[in-house]
Amino acid sequence: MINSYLKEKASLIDQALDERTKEFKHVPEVLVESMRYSLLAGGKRLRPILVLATIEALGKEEEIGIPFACAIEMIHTYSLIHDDLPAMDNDDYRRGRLTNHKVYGDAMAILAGDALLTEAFGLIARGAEKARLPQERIIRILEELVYGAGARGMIGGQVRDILSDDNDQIALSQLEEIHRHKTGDLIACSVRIGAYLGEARSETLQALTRFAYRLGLAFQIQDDILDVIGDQEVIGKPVGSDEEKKKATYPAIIGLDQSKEKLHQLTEEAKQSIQHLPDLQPERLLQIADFLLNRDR
Ligand code: GRG
Repeated sequence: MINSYLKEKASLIDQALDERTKEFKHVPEVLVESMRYSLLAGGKRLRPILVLATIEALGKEEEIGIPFACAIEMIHTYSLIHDDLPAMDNDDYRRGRLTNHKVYGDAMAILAGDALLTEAFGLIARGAEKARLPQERIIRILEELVYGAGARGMIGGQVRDILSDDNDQIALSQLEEIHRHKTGDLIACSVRIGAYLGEARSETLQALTRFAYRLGLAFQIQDDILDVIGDQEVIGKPVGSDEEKKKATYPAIIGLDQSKEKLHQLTEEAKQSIQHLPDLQPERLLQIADFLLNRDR
């Protein structure tokens, strides 16, 4: 059931991203090609799916969320392109294909990332206008995105990560702080934007936020685990790279068994956060949490 839901929503997002990025006028062809090379490379589309599933859980039409969901995926893709650059992780493979800079060169990869980030805000503007969202809600959504993707969120997390480079024995609390921002903030931002679009009550928004941060941390732990025991063909990038780069990860700090235990515990806590709320039908979000617990890519 959940497998077919995720497949269906991922293909809805793929199609929307394709349509929204092929119509750039007066833009150098190679830039559009480079943006679309990474954007349409078949990621899991977790963040946009969370936007749609949250709106649906609040009993509203998911349609309104599509431009916002696409914008978040564009921001996520930009972060992956930049993260793979030689100046950062220096990775050769992502989403089952050569990384952007390996194909288009460092300069074009930087610019394709920049363009994806900037155009995401254009999508938000057009989506908000089309849905005739009240000004107050548009501002809240923009604030969420700037917080989640910016210096206080994802980028701040990445910087914390870089500052801890070559040290795989940092404190667990420091690792959690890195992941809360680097991974958690954009995931929380996806759920919170869905909550705003679905007009969640403030108590429900808080509960969904707790859900998203626990889910985000669980997602990161599973990412770390897959880098140790995953299948390279399925993940679409080499395994064992964290250990090779002496990266601080959950398995490196607390071991594989405890990492798995923590993953289960966080998933359970995430699920408990969103039970029994009067304006939320949480089944789909609960299924997504369970699916992520067992994901292999
Ligand atoms: C702004 C350069 C820059 C970086 C921000 C998000 C980030 C920091 C870097 C991306 C690299 C990374 C491993 C981040 C941790 C979060 C994570 C597990 C990303 C991969 O996301 P998935 O698994 O990827 O959802 P797909 O390809 O499925 O979309």
